[in-house]
Amino acid sequence: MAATPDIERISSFFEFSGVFKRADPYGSGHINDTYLCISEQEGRVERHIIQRINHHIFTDPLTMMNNGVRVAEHLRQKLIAEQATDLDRRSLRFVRTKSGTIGHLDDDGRYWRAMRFIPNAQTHEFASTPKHTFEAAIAFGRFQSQLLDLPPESLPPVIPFFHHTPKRLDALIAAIANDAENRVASARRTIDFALHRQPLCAELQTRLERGELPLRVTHNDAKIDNVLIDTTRCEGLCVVDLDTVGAGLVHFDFGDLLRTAVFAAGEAEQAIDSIHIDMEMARAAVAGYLTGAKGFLQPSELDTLAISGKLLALETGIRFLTDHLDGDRYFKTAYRDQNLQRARSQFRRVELLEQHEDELVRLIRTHC
Ligand code: ADP
Ligand code: GN1
Ligand code: MG
Repeated sequence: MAATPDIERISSFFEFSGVFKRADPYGSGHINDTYLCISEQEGRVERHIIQRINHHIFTDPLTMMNNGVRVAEHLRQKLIAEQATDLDRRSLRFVRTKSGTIGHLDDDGRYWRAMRFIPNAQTHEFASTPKHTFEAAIAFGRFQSQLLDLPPESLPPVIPFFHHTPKRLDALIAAIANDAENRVASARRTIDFALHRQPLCAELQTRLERGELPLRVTHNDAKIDNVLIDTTRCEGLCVVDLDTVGAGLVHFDFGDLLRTAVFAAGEAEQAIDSIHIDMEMARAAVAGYLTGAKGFLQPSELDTLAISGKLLALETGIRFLTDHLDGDRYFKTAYRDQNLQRARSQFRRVELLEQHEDELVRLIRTHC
């Protein structure tokens, strides 16, 4: 087992005031290691989020962190221009190191970054009420809207072809051929589910390549777990996790939102048959997203929005399945077949979103 990092020492490199008290693992992200760090300044408690970047996945951590800082600052300027209140809870504030850099490189060659902790707010792995879904959806719609004037090409890609679903399918096909862990036979039904949906994988990419859909600045990991919700007022406060922000289709965010915010079940749900779609939540997702993204979506984007959820659930499931076949090298896992179970849970969502696609189309038309 890996040694617990010395967060007290790491925190000493950042511009924190106060005396270090303690640090604990925080959140449920699959990639980076997140800690909540508590210090004390003249009897006042100060909290920060400290994160160790997964350098196997983010091979250029400085570019990745830079993109996040740029986007956070852009969003903050937008809030200032709108004369928004509660600025420090509505935007991420990264804390620089004492030498003025955005990250600290430790003795093991790993990058760390820090930001102010946003109090009285929480993220959730799935929505429990339509209001929660609505608030998360508004937050992502607004996020895209506030970044319209940031040129997508000004943010270098951190993981190339991140949402290129056909390439994700190719990676699955390669993993099947390789069968590194002898897991293909036991995953056959789940594999077939993905392979039978090859045409769906290409739907957005083809339109993008034909120039029918515009590239915008998108979050690219817009699961509900990445929106902080105010604890007392159930209000969407701040979009977090800016690691993958960059050029993308609006569908990537709306799709991630649908696949996580309209089923009362998280990615860890093992009782696959118990996963059901909640059309009240779907209505809230559409209404919230289109409220937040008011006015800027083109007809070609609106006309294709309804396929986003099934496509992103399929892509995410393909990625979990590929990792299962490869031996669980990408996503953190807690037990042996967790990535296979995660893939099945995503594919169940694909089926349900396929069955309800006509209703989604109607909901989107109603809100345009
Ligand atoms: P990961 O990339 O591992 O998903 P995140 O950046 O999403 O990491 O952070 C993990 C969790 O930490 C989030 O889901 C959220 O609950 C919490 N979190 C992140 N940033 C902040 C912040 N500035 N204030 C409060 N909580 C935060
Ligand atoms: C990862 O780090 P986290 O948990 O927010 C992944 C996303 C997946 C998501 C599935 C960089 O996000 O793409 O959709 O897991 N992030 C990366 O839960 O691969
Ligand atoms: Mg996250």
